[in-house]
Amino acid sequence: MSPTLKRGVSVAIIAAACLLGVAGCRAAATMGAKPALDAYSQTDTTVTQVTNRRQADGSEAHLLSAFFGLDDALPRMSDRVACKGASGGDGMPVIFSDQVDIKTVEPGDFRITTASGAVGKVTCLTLGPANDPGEWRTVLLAGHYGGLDDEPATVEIVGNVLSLDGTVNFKGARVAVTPLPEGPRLIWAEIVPQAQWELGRPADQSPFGGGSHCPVGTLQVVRVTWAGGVTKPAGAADADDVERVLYQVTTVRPDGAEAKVAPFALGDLKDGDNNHLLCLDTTDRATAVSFPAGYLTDPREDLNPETSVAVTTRQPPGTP
Ligand SMILES: [Ca+2]
Ligand SMILES: [Ca+2]
Ligand SMILES: [Ca+2]
Repeated sequence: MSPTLKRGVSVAIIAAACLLGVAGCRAAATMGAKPALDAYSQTDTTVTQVTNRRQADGSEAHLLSAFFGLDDALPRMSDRVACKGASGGDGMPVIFSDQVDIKTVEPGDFRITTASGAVGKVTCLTLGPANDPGEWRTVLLAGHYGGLDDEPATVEIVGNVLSLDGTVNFKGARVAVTPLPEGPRLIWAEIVPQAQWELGRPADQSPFGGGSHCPVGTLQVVRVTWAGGVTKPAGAADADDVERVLYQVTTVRPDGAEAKVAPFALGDLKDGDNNHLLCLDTTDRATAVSFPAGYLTDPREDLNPETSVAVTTRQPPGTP
């Protein structure tokens, strides 16, 4: 891992800790990490000729969700370690339909409009904590852009934000904001390429760490992304076997028969982000994931609703 990436991952964990609880934020802050994935520019500084909005599969680049997670509640430590000026501010993860090039993502790229029509202020943003390889689609926005009396209503991309592979520009994408009292739901699911599996690798214990990986023996890995960070209720404890068996993955056998299976293990734990890896012991193609209401909470302790999502199948252009 490069020093730059290490610093980035460090910031990711700290951001997660800060969003998930003050205690974790304080512990992370004492490690003395420097922010690297935060951005502050109030204008779009990205120079590009790319205007394409079509992704490789032909779909239009869009925002999957904008989740108003914290109202005037980002902990004080986030000011020092994740985003200067974030302390006491609002927190909102915004999820893109493809991974993004962090160099092109700036506060000035986002316009948040409240129900009354007021335009909010994004003080800073960070790509953390969802920062493992394959996860670079969740951006946390810190600032002041509404409250319960006048909730943020829409997020629009008004600057140039490019996909990680540089082929797509998100400018013009917009999405309705999920209101503050709502709990997190599943927003994305994809098959993880085998090159990213690294089976058996534990979560890094250092402040430079990433999430845990699936165990040796895993035959298929599905990454699920929630609209906001998820933990067990009443604190910042990670999901465990209680939640693992609640995930229902629809699989399709070669003969077309469907089955519902639970993952035999969970991965991407211990990093405080909004992703889980579902470790499967079948090669039957996974097509959908569901999870019942009432078992995971966002940083405000709002419980998840019953939720389900199709597993994305990415086909290169021209593939039948
Ligand atoms: Ca930009
Ligand atoms: Ca992760
Ligand atoms: Ca995770």
